[in-house]
Amino acid sequence: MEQTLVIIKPDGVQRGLVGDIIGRLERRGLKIVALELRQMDRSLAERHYGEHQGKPFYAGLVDYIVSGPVVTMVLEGPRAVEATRATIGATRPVESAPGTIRGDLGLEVGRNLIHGSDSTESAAREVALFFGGERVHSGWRRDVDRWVLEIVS
Ligand code: DAT
Ligand code: MG
Repeated sequence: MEQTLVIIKPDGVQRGLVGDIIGRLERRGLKIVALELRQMDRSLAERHYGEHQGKPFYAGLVDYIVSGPVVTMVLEGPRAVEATRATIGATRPVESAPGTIRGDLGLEVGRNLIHGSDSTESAAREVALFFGGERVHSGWRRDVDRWVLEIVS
């Protein structure tokens, strides 16, 4: 089953939107297999956003993500990366469709509330960066799964 990494950014935590955001992803059927509130330090932020180093918004992006606690989680489901990105919406909230997290709750790209891995390769790297292997609880049995998934493994 595919996994993806989600970060509720400092604005989401400060605005009291953690429950709303997790609820949207949970209601979609994605299964939580890791969850934590943490303060990111600069070295973790720089590793996480390494692909954006050198871009004009990079310094502001790192300042923003370390500016307060974040909630990180690993979600599991069929095509979890794509399902999560679709639920999150476009990078710029004004261009995100209504009904998406960013489209319903945000306005500016520098306060876009949430991160989701953009590919299965990024997801594997990010899950390892934030949780390592041993802190992901992939094995728990969710009894409702037969009503969410066509085939339950
Ligand atoms: P996403 O978070 O949708 O995957 P991304 O990986 O391209 O977007 O960029 C990471 C974050 O960097 C994004 O959530 C907000 C910020 N960002 C991206 N492009 C930006 C821009 N042109 N100006 C300011 N911030 C930007
Ligand atoms: Mg990205």
